[in-house]
Amino acid sequence: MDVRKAARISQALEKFRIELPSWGFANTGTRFGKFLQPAAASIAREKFSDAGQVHLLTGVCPTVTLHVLWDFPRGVASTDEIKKLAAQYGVQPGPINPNLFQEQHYKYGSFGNPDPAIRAAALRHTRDSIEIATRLESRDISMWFADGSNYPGTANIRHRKNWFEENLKATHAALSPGQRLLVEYKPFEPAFYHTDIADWGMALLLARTAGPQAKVLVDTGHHYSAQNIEQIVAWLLAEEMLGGFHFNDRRYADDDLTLGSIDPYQVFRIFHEILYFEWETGKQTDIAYMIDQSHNLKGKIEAMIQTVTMAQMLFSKAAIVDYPELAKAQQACDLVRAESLLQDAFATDVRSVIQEWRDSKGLPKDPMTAFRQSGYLEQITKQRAARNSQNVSSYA
Ligand code: RM4
Ligand code: MN
Ligand code: MN
Repeated sequence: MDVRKAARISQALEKFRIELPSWGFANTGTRFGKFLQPAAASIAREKFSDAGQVHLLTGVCPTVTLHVLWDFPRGVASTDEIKKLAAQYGVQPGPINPNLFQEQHYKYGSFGNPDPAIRAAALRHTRDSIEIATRLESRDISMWFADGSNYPGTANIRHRKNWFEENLKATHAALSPGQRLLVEYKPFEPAFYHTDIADWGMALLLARTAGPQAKVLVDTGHHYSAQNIEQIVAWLLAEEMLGGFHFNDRRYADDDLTLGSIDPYQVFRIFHEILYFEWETGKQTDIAYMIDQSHNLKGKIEAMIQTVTMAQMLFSKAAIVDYPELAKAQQACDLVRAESLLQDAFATDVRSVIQEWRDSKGLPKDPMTAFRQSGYLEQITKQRAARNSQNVSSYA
């Protein structure tokens, strides 16, 4: 590869960071059952320890996304413990996710519930989550809602929209100046008739209504099959409303598979839109790249390392698209030339440049092999197997 391209890859890698989800290290499953792994994490300490390993070996995952309820069993009172764990394991708390979908009173919704008392309870929990974020110096509050309905005619869709607007405005009012509110959307599941925030347009309108610190979060698994996600990304960039990603791959619905395992070109095209935007506008984007995956069958730490290295590879490929040539070809409507510029970058083998970059940082060239040789998995398997063999009810 020519030196200029290699230099662009190194530059891109310098600024690329990706966040690990605490729930990605825990025993998760499908609605049909969980296959328990002896090494899975079930408490916050274990999740921080595992995330710390991934960061140690890859060097690009300094933060871990946390879920209130799953990681803060005592709510705000759990923050001191989380602070200690962060210091001990060398990974900082990332975005805080309120949990507005697991408690019994959310059966008919949270921010969209017809009962004002339940909407108020959901707002209280969200304010507590903001307080947790403030104490942990986390910038982002990341909101995903399971709200919706299963049968036509059973919910007043417009009233629910108003209730969402009210509570999101109140949530925004509780933010500190530097904090951000990220609004995630999802077309279906768990609701199967209507979902209150079903797509990026609804998320965008609600974020605008909430206030200037609210942005949209794009979970790559939360789209219908044929949807052009990179177009959504390009529009949100143009509107300065792209706050972050939940990365995962999918074949059918919200499958939460390893990033790039099914369609790496899709992820490349998303990164391309972001880097092309930065080149063309001279603006630096401020996007939280997060992983949101559930590793039901694969070893959790290995799946996470796979994800991180795949993300670095696809980001690197996107960084070597020849932007000036692309701009020219697009302007001239030279379709074949324009398309091949993307295809050429995607087809370039960037692995050795990434390995050299890792080496220059004192990181293992191949984090997966380093993990397999480290003995960490054997050690945690011994420590955790007995507890994991009893069907512990860890959440996610
Ligand atoms: C949803 C969504 C959210 C995640 C929950 C548990 O499908 O992706 O981001 O927090 O699952
Ligand atoms: Mn998500
Ligand atoms: Mn999801």
